[in-house]
Amino acid sequence: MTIEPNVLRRHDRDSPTAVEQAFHTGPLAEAVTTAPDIERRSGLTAQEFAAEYRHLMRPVVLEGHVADWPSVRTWSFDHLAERCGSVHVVVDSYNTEAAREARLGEFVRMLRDNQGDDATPIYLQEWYYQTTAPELAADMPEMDIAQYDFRRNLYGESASTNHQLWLGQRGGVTRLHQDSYSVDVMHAQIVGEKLWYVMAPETELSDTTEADWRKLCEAPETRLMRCVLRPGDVLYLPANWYHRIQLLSDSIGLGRKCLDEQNLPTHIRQRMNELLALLLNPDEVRRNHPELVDVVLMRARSWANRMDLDLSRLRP
Ligand SMILES: O=C(O)CCC(=O)C(=O)O
Repeated sequence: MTIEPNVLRRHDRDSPTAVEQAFHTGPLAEAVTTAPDIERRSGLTAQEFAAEYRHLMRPVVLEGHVADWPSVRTWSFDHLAERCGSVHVVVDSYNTEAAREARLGEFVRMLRDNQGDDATPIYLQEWYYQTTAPELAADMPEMDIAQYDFRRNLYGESASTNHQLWLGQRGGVTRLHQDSYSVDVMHAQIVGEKLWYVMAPETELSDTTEADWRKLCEAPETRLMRCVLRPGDVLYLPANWYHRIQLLSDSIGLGRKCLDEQNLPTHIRQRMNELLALLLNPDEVRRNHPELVDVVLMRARSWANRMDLDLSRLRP
């Protein structure tokens, strides 16, 4: 088992904590205060978006692109609690110590009770609402610019609309990460404001001596940038860009992933790697990634189902 040389890509317990710390103090904390803004455009057609950004793999904020969505015009936490208050969700699921199950109505009550300067913000991250509250989808109609999502050719229509809602309180943070399986990020802001810091996939942080944040900030390939998303805005980030998100106010956003056909071979290779590691060496996966193994198993099973792979032939 080799250790991942790039600290930013490590999934052990300590590395993501050290990376988050670097956003608060030291060279990275200084660099983010002057990071350039991601370009903002409005009124782009799907063709212009593809030619000027997607094919060139350039991040962009599409200002007001979904401003007419019913969700952007009408949603609030209370609105969602009224419509689907009895639905089960996992709150703070990205924090193993804080993760807990609740109904959506309870979650909204928790937010109301959790006020004051000392309160730790509560965040409902990655809620796959379409399995439990599919009626919400009508308020977030498919975007013309997302039609290229190749997942529908691989997995069928239902998987390509497998989007997540992110609901949280001011101050909530999603730590720096890359999305799995080489999908593009297409994030629509519905309520409130979010600050994003992004870095290019080539960004390196090695810790052979000591993690050198200054070198990372000065390296041209890092391309550190920022943007604030407001209701109706959509952020496009090409596959494998690192992103860290901070809620500037109470916020609701829709995470919609898109697989670009040019990333198809990498996408399949990554999924196969994960599946084969689980099939051939489950004990080693459990030993080396105890914190990830359940989610990896669940994803691999559902992927195998969608691809019609008969796992029973391989394992009892
Ligand atoms: O909004 C957030 O907190 C995280 C969103 C995210 O990581 C994504 O949409 O890929």
